[in-house]
Amino acid sequence: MLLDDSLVTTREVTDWQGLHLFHFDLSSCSQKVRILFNELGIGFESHPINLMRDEQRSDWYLGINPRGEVPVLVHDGAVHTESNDIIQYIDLHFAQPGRSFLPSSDSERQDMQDLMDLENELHQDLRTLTFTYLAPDVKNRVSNANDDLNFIGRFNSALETLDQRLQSRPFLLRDRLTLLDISWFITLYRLHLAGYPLEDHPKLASYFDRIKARPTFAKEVVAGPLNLRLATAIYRRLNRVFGRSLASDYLRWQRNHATTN
Ligand SMILES: N[C@@H](CCC(=O)N[C@@H](CS)C(=O)NCC(=O)O)C(=O)O
Repeated sequence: MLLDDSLVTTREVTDWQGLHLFHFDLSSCSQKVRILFNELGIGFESHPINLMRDEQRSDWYLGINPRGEVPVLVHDGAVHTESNDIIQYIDLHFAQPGRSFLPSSDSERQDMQDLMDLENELHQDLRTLTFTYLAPDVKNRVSNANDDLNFIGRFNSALETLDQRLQSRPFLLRDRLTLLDISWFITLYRLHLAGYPLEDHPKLASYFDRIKARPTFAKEVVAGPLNLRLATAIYRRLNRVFGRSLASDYLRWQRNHATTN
């Protein structure tokens, strides 16, 4: 999404030439954009914003993205937000002929947009999942999962939709990789890290193993610095001690779901 120029109060960026990305190593939305850059073999000027140090809330950064979120792309002084829009913009303007990851027909474009919107709608649930099962929310900005576990149901239904699509094609949109696969990969990866039983959607599980092995994808989903990996390991162990895991909550959700249907 092209941000209205009047909202860009950190004016210096409007003079920047070329491609600049504000991003954070461990941010799933940032990973999406970096995977596309890897796939297209395009370089960019990197501007790390450390979310763990709240750098996204500085006045300087809020003057670039008033929502205080990464990623942000600045291209020749124009500010673009929303990761799914950013990857479409980059592909449209920078992919070499024959190397685009955009679909070619109108109906596929519509399919891609609908499924990207679904991915975007689940972002809040992804945060809930992350802070419930993977990392303590030390700043208490995101509520942990509550007992209704509806967010698990929303993931289950979305993943079932993807699994159905994969019955008749090797990738989510067609017979080759598109932006839709890049967009969904980071959600699938986070679910996998949190312990979601992807094997309940068999086609999706083998598709996920296949795309996770691509070096351009694999290098973006590193587990982060040692102190964070340690904190995550301790948090997961504590969760297990207190009987909280996504696998057990998933079973609880399945039981609730079976009795209400
Ligand atoms: N819909 C946005 C979501 C962006 C978003 O939520 N980014 C997260 C990182 S993945 C963020 O910057 N969070 C900042 C915060 O938690 O304060 C997109 O796809 O770009």
